[in-house]
Amino acid sequence: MNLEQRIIEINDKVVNQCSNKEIYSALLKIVQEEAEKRQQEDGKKKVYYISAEFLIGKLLSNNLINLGMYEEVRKLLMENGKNICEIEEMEPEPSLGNGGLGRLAACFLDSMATLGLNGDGIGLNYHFGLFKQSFEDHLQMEDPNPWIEQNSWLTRTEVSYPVTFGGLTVRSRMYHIGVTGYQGRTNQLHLFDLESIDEEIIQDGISFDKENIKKNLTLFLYPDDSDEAGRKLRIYQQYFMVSSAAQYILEECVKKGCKLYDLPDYAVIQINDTHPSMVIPELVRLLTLRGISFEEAAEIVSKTCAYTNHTILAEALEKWPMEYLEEAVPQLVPVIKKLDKLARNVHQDPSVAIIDEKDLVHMAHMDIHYGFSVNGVAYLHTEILKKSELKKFYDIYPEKFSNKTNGITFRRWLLQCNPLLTQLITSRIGEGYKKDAMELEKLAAFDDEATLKAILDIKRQNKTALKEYLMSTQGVDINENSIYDIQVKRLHEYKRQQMNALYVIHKYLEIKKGNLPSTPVTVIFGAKAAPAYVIAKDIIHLILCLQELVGNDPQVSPYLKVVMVENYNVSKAEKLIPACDISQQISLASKEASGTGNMKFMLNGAVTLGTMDGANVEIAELVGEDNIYIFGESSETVIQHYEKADYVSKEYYETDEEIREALDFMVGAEMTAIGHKENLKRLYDEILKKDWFMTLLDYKAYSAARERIYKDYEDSFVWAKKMLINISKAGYFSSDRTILEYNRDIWKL
Ligand code: 26Q
Repeated sequence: MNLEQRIIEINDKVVNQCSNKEIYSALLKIVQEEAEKRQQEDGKKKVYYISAEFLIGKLLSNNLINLGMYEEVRKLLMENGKNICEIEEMEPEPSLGNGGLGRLAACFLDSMATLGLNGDGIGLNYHFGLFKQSFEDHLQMEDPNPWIEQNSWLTRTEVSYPVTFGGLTVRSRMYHIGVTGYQGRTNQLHLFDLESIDEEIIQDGISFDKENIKKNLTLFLYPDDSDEAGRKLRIYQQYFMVSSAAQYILEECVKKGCKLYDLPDYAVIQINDTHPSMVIPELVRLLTLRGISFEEAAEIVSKTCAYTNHTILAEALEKWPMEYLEEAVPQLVPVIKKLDKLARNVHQDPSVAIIDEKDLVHMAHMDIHYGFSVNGVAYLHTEILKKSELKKFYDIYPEKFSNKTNGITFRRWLLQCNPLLTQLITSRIGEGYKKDAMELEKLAAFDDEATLKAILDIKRQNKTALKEYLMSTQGVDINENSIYDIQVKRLHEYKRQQMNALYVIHKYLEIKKGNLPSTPVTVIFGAKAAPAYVIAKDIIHLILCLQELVGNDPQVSPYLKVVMVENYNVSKAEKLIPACDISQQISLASKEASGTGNMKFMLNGAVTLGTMDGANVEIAELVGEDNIYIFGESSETVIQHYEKADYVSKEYYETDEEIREALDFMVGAEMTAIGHKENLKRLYDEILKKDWFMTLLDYKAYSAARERIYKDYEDSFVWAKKMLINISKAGYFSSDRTILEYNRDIWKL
């Protein structure tokens, strides 16, 4: 039966009589049927990628592309007076992740299925995912973000396990979402849920009763670990996830004929940051319950588990108070204590212990002692782990450490989000790059006038599309002939959105003085702040105030515009990235483990303005210094400042006029007339008196680099050549390459 007949059959009416919602539901069903046909027999060994987050984004278009059905569907809809973009709008976005770590997990699932690897994801079925952001009175508001509908990508399974918390036993239920690779196989994302969840307990915004585990366990994805009750709930969530995962993995392996002693021949468990680390003691516990000795169980688990580190920010390294674990998961406590003792027998240094003198359990330490692999997510990050953060561990286990530079799936971040560029690339170098991204290098030879013109023209079309989108969704009007200068990512002080905002103030003041930019600039931000992260929310406040100030100033607004995109998420990223000219990647060197947005922008022909941090270092190496704008102090210098504690932000304020002017403006009359003095002053004081992430250290160099990049933008052919080189060098950042490395060095499927 053909596509059209199948839609008619499902809806019992012809296509042009169907509502967009009916078409969406029919396509969802058809995709699921097609995807099922691509399920393959499990091989002997499987990788289980356990993660508290899978930021999958919308799935319809992605699945249609991977199944090779996109064009057929688009044409059929067009013939019936429908637009596939409008159908896409019908799909709610699953926001089961905070940011980079969750999106990476989603890209990895796509690549595993594309490469034909036997690899499933295991996580949690949050009913609301990350909160929905809106702006009111120049402040961030948070609302629940429901995504599960009658017809959704989720399939309920018969699989269910008991999970016991101190004194309370609940049953988990497994759901699936099919993950079909590009011309590849269908793997599964397994999401565990609790059936007694009560969505009614949500009060206003996103607050709810944090005590009632049975009703709230999988309600929300936690954006932070700020309040005490929230932190405890996070432990319950993590244990619920890993206990279900461990039971499922053991059951599946045993079904395949595995004797528990050869578990490492059947399963490799990739632990995505420390959020799933309790899978280690849980597996040990389950194995000992099945008659295996503790030492042997620890040995088996150590050969099965591998750990990925995504951060060196001290506050993000999970350390759980023993008393929390005693309350939530008392059955794990003796196991963790024994694992700690076993490690201490061999390694006396207390700084590598699992349980410290304050009775905190260091999850990462457990992962390193009882896993066979530890990896960082970019070259620089892994070097910092080996040389400083995890040096003691590297000295003990050098063979466990390796680097796996992150990557992104080109199916979503090129083929799906930028069809015009995809078409142009294909017209020049053929289809091969879709499966072997390194073939993009061939594009570098096409630096002829026609190709460069085409690249510029595509950028212009994407910019117009973004203009129309922002107009229809937020009612803001931007100039499609301006430079689109974009910083979109979670809001965090280390990412330094505040530095970008300070420059905006400076630019505003310059324009007021009559120093006009040759080409107008549109500065676009998009970011969610953790609801309890006060300073991050103050930075959003500052940006929203600037948006209003600049927008209402007739003298400035023809030259400068500030836009804060509401509710930045995967779908918005897909619209923003193809339209971007300048990609802001300005974290304090050493703090951004990798970044993956940087790769998405580069692939879509944006030029990076960034620090030597995370994967920017590798981008710079690949494109060469003429095709990236690097500024700021090196990670070595920054680390030295931390070690010597000798950075004093106020000195920069006192000696630099541009800094002083911009910072003082923040709390001046124009700004406080628009915003709240309290928020602006708090941020001002933070930067002036603390500035933990050294904004002022790099400000001057940043401002100069930004002037330089704007100047270079003026020569459109020179600029287009930079775009071309960025695109052609992006192949290295395909997550297919990353996954092949994980498989070659760690999983060995
Ligand atoms: C921890 C404890 C309690 C509550 C929440 C958390 C928590 C949640 C999410 C801690 C960290 C995260 C997310 C981290 C993250 O996204 N890290 C990013 O990972 C990317 C993929 O490797 C990198 O590219 C980024 O550099 C890194 O910041």
